[in-house]
Amino acid sequence: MSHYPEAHFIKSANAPGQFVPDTGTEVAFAGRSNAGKSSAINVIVNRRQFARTSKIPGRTRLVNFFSLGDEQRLVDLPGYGFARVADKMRDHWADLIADYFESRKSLRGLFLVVDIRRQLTDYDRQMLGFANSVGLPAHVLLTKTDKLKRGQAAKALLEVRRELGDAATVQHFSALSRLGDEEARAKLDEFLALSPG
Ligand SMILES: Nc1nc2c(ncn2[C@@H]2O[C@H](COP(=O)(O)OP(=O)(O)O)[C@@H](O)[C@H]2O)c(=O)[nH]1
Ligand SMILES: [Mg+2]
Repeated sequence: MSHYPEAHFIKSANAPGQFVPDTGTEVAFAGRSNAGKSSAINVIVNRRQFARTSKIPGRTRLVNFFSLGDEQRLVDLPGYGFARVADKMRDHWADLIADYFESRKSLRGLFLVVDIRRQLTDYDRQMLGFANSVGLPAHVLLTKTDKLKRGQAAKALLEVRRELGDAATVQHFSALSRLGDEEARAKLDEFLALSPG
């Protein structure tokens, strides 16, 4: 069963004017492309193909709004990690994301999806910087934990924790084994219940 039985896609936005009305609460999901963001969202919402894992180039470049029911939303931010993308497009995404973080009153937290084998990238630091600059709490899902041995996974978590300090909370996650799904949902619900910052 879905943990958010009323969850559904609302719309995609390519410009701030297309964002859904800024009421209720929402949590943004970001991650470098291929980090495993769509897979993580599917596991958290507990629905296969909720946020498509397959490559749909159009959609991955837009801000995608999903309702979780009851004036609560999950917002899938564009990954902009493509090698073949023109700088101009990348600037457009960066502007769109900056605008989103600065303007959304309903935004309560950031979920950052990071491939545990790659550690934090400049993209991740930039996203955490956006969240930090507007006083937004952040949570890092170190996903694909199933790809590492136990000891390596524990070491990677400690390293990321050390780098982030108080800037974000961190957990292990795997879309494959569903490791960490309850912890992620608890954090998502905690963020969605926060009062305006
Ligand atoms: N082994 C493993 N593979 C994963 C995991 N999460 C995602 N993947 C794979 O990584 C690739 C990219 O995943 P996707 O969710 O589409 O990444 P996105 O671009 O960040 O949305 C796909 O082939 C997924 O099947 C995970 O936790 N474990
Ligand atoms: Mg995706």
